[in-house]
Amino acid sequence: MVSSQSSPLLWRNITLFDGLEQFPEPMAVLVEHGLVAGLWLESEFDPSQASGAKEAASGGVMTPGLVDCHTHLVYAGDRAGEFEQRLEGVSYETIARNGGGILSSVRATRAASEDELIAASLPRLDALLADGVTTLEIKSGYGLTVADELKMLRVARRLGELRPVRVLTTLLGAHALPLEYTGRADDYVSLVCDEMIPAAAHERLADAVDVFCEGIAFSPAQCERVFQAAQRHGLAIKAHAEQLSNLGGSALAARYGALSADHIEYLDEAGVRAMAEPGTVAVLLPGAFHVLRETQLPPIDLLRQYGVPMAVASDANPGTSPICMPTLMANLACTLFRLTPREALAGMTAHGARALGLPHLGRIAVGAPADLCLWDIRQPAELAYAVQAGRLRQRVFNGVVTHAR
Ligand code: DI6
Ligand code: FE
Repeated sequence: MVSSQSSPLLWRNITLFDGLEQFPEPMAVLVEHGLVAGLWLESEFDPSQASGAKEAASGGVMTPGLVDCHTHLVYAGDRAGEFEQRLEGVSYETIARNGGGILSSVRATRAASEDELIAASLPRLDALLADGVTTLEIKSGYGLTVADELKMLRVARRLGELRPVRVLTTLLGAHALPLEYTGRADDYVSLVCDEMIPAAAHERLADAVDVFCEGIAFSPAQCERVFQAAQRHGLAIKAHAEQLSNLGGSALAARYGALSADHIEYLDEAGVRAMAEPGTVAVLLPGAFHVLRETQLPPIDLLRQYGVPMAVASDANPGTSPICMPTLMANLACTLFRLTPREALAGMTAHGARALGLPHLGRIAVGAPADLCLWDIRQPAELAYAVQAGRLRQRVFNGVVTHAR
């Protein structure tokens, strides 16, 4: 997919958001050999510094390529019927306890072949790419057998080969208790620890391991077993924690050096403190909060106070966030969680990359991989302020323009 890019590319007169800050003056940006090779103030730029470079564009807002650090993009079927049930007042937990929810997507996903899952997932991936994503994480978690979890991870890896995008994969075997293990949750956790994790590690299908630590899912003690197995196999750790109640899952994950704790609406100050020291990223998922019409806000002020980096992601999934528009997530992070537009954009670039253990991504800096977006807007805050598809003028992946209008 990546064509050979012979000549260096130059952008002039760019309003630049580098992943953390907006530059005060227009910039010139040079890309060569897949990397950002030069950054100059436009007023000081001398074309001889980039001789041989082809002008790619002039004007516009440039950001790092967006990083969607938490998605469940691969699944079959849909859950529109449950959406209607919830609007009539049935809770997400009640639907889950009655065999719907995640388990309904498990039935559809188990029945689907790899090719069917690719066909179902590609339009969702393409929607993310058209809105600026250059790196995303995809979780398993709708298979819940060794074979079906590995199938999902293979599909995720193949999606990354079919499109110019970087895909990281996460094994989420401990997402829900499959029906055939009713009453035997500890045995299912043994399957995750003793078979799924070793197989995913052996076949190099997973970059990380995730759990759903919740009353309707797995207890902290069960999650701890999964973390220990992940550590034994050298896989990074992530957690869905404190989404519907406070079980201390984030602090537990942080003790195991987790890259991130995600959702965290019910996180308390002790949990925030526990995340601060190892640098565990707080992944905010305003799409799920919005769709479930939650009211408990994540502890944004405490996260700021303790310097815990905040990422923002889509959580794209069939149940709680059927939304494949990362810039809408920036908007929701501001309107629902009161992030500043700058925090929301950092959450979808620099801090999203940290949540994946890839701190060299999500930044525009000399020497960084040239994953870039050029937007038809006047200032970076507009990405969070207005909700509008089609503002992406160019998308650059590894130094190659892969989308241009
Ligand atoms: N929390 C979520 O928001 C997703 N998974 C999880 O553990 C939802 C998954 C689903 O409802 O299908
Ligand atoms: Fe999720």
